[in-house]
Amino acid sequence: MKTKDIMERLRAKYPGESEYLQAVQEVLESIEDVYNQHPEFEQAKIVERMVEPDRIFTFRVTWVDDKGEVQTNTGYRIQFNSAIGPYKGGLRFHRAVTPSMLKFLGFEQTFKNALTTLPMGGAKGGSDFDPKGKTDAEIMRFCQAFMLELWQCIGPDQDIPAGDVGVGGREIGFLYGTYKKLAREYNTGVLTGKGSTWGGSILRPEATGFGALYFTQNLLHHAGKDIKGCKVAVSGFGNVAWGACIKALELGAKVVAISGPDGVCAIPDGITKEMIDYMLVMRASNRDRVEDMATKFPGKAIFTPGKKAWSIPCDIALPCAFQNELSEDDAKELKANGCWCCCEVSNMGCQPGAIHFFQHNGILFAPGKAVNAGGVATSGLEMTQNAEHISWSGKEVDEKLHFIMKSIHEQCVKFGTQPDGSVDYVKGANIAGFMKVAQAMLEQGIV
Ligand code: 2IT
Repeated sequence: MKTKDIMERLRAKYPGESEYLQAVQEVLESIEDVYNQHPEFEQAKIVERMVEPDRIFTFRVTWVDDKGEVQTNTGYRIQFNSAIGPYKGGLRFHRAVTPSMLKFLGFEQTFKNALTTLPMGGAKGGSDFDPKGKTDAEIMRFCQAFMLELWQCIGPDQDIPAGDVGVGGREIGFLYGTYKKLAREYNTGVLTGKGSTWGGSILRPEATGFGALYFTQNLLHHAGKDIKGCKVAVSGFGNVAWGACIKALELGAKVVAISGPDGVCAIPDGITKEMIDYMLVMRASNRDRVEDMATKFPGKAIFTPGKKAWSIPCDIALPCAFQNELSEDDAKELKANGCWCCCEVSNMGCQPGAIHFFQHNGILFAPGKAVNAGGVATSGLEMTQNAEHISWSGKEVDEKLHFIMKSIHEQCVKFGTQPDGSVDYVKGANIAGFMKVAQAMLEQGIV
């Protein structure tokens, strides 16, 4: 297998699908050497099969806004790979959603899910629906219209969606309510991220951020460092950033920045519990503005329009917002300001040039598919609880999440340790995830 040849073919076949091509290129570059030591992979054309989704559903979603006007969006569900379990992955509602974006996310999800130690295949879905400025009633009508098509594609043993950007507990509630009516099937395990009174797992809302901090702790420990007292810059203010801030504060770090599409809020004295709670209000408002934090906490949060979190001096950078949100120039600015570690929490949050810069300038770096896997892992734990008709305590879920993040870190170390003793976490995560999926595909024959 030659990455160059495969990429050339994919570029010709899917011109313009830049996010998808970027995600595939990163994985193929990492696994090329290992792959070529296994002639049985080449014979079964594992890579050629793995880069293509199993199937893509595309559907029209029509709904009526509060003014009585008819609105039309496009909905998607991409079932990427089912080698190690039923399709699993979130739904993204964002105006920029395209098939390319969801293909990149579904591809990444396949390897991430393989790292979790749980039996879940990879999927992703969503819509170009823009939640910004929408009322609760509009969100509900959109979710209902979306599920009118999606319900036929999913099921607790086939495909289990969850949240992602623009889809949280409120949306999952509306989606499940409609699923139940249409399917006449009352197994709550068809979606994860549910409310805690109807099958949702304790700690699922916090899990992506908590897991990311547990992973960061493992990484720092391996490098002989400690998070206590570190200054942390977080991008975004959504569900993932929220969970990361809670745990960072709990572990004795100081969160000195959060950000949004409108700019950055510097928080020189460190984020407080009250500010973290206010992030939930900001998310629920659908205004998509971080400036609201500075308005609510004058003098404590200082807003600068048009700037990113990476302009605020920190020890550790935690991208928690969107793909490609951290460029090579941002990486250089971070280093110039003293940053020495970046744990990517958003999916593909760092541009290839930024990753390259981190890795060649002694900055500890770990990729999203390892760092953020605690979210989907806890979705897997929610599925187990639903299947057993029980619910675990917060302590039980947290212990399992700790174990899973430790295990993901160990897999990265196993497959990513370099001759000089340093760990290439990109290689480690990609090879570990790939080997598991490839082995399963091989054993299941040419299908
Ligand atoms: O990117 C992700 O891993 C998620 N959005 C969570 C997916 C899930 O099924 O919990």
